[in-house]
Amino acid sequence: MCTQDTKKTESPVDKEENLSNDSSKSSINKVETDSVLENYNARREADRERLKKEFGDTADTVVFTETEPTTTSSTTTTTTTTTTTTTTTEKSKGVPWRDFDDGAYITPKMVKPGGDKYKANKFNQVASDNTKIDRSVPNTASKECQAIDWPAKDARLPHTSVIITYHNEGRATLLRSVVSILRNSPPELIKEIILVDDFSNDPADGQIISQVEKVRVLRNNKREGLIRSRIRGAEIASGEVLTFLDSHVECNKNWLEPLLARIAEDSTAVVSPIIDVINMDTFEYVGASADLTGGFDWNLVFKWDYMTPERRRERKKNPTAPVKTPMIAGGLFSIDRDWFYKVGTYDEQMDVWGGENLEMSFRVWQCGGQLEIVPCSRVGHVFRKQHPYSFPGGSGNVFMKNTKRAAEVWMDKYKEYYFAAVPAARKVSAGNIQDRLKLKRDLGCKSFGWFLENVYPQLRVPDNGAVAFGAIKHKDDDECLDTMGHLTDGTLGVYPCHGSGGNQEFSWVKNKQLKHLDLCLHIADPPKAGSEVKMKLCTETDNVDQTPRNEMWDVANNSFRMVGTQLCLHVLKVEGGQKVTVQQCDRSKNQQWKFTMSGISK
Ligand SMILES: [Mn+2]
Repeated sequence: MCTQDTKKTESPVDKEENLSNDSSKSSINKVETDSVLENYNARREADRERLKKEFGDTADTVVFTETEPTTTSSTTTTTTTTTTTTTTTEKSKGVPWRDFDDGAYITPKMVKPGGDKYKANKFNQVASDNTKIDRSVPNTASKECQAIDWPAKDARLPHTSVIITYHNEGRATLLRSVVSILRNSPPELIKEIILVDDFSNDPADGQIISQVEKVRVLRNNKREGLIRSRIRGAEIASGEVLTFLDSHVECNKNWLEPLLARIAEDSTAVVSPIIDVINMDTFEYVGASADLTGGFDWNLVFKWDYMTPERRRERKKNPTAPVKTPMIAGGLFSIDRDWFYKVGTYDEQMDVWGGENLEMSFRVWQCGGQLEIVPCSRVGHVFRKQHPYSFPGGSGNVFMKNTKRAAEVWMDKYKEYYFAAVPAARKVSAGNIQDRLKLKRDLGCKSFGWFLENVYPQLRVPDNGAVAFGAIKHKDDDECLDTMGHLTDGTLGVYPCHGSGGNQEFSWVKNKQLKHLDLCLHIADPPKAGSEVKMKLCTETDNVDQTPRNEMWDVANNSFRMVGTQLCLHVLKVEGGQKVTVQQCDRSKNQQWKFTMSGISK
């Protein structure tokens, strides 16, 4: 009841047009796919020419040769950027996945009787080990998607290198990931599967799987993290498209064709499947909603946004069409290999994991590409509550450093809202970002203001002059100040924090008004303890002297005190619920509040 506000200053509908699907262009259905495929080479050539024009001749430095791995010996590659060496295991033909002895591979690493099933992987390893390597999972794609007859044999879709990075992945989950790719993809579309072993304890985890057809294994000789490992994997990849996957996934039927078809149509599209859920306790495969897109709040943590009713209706009209998304979850996506390099791969200075999807999302959108979720492509993923491995430097700090780098490079002045939401980030060093700023200049990327206006208009920007913004959380519990859908002369309440703005969005502005949109929190004159707090149209003035005292609040020690009084905003428990009132300031828990963003402008 409290997420939608009936009194928005502007309708989100118009802005959403920018994000909604142009059905004449992006639909994937049989007829269109055929014509797309016919024109594929021409379009690809045209795209190359366009990119060359836009980005200069650096476009030619991307090597586009196809080298068949033919040797059976190991080669050692030294990269130019670091002194790290990686070992590549190459092979001639390999064992068909059906002939691979999965029992011999998995059994030695099984959980000992009485052992902790969750210890090694933070998912139920016994459930995983007992799940068949080539099990069939439910086809979770819509019936419209399933009706598409993908060209299999003489398809002219681009082929792909699949790149999977892992660190101490469970053997069964790793092998099931590989087998699901080989089982559920047209063979001619899988150029190779590159496993990047990010310095796992046991090199044999990867070495043994490298016997399987098409699998190449590249092992780091020190821990590099997801980001640099993916870049290493891409360096040896020869597919026209790079498909990055996680190491505990299961690709569903026809997962690959819709992704590749969309890239064939537009090589600047970076496409993700819908990520289904593999239950971490039971390994049951469950379909995920197609009505979600990726987004974030000013804390820059990825979240799923449920589509508005209008967008859901729009999507139902064309349920096979790709859906534009402001952000990708980052674990699973396909990208044209040339475009991957042109648009700056990844930020190599980011450590281990986290924030890289945010950085890539900003970069792709702002530099001329787009991010999409392709609803006909389904890949299951084991979602976990915890990281199974440790982060050098602590996960919080690593995430904050990486996120801060993305904010510093891509968000222009809007980065101040991130710092207001995550004050600790100010103290973290982001390292040198000159190379990334140069990339942004060289590519002529658009501003973050453009991104907000055109790609993510749902993200609310604090009002001009706001000092604090966001939800006002009642201290120590998960309840937030909420208009309860009331408007002028309405009272307020508290309601579980939902983190999606709407009725829980407030700002505290320079002349000390505490506002919800253009409504101000006030109490009746004369001020007295016990008065209920209500909303009324704000007195519009920037002049403090002309602002009525009963609209003005001082913020100190986590409480809101009405100016000129000793009365504080107070949650009063009453029969049948809670009331928002003012009471004598007493610093009790009932008077403790916290904005999600503070110190925006001073
Ligand atoms: Mn994962």
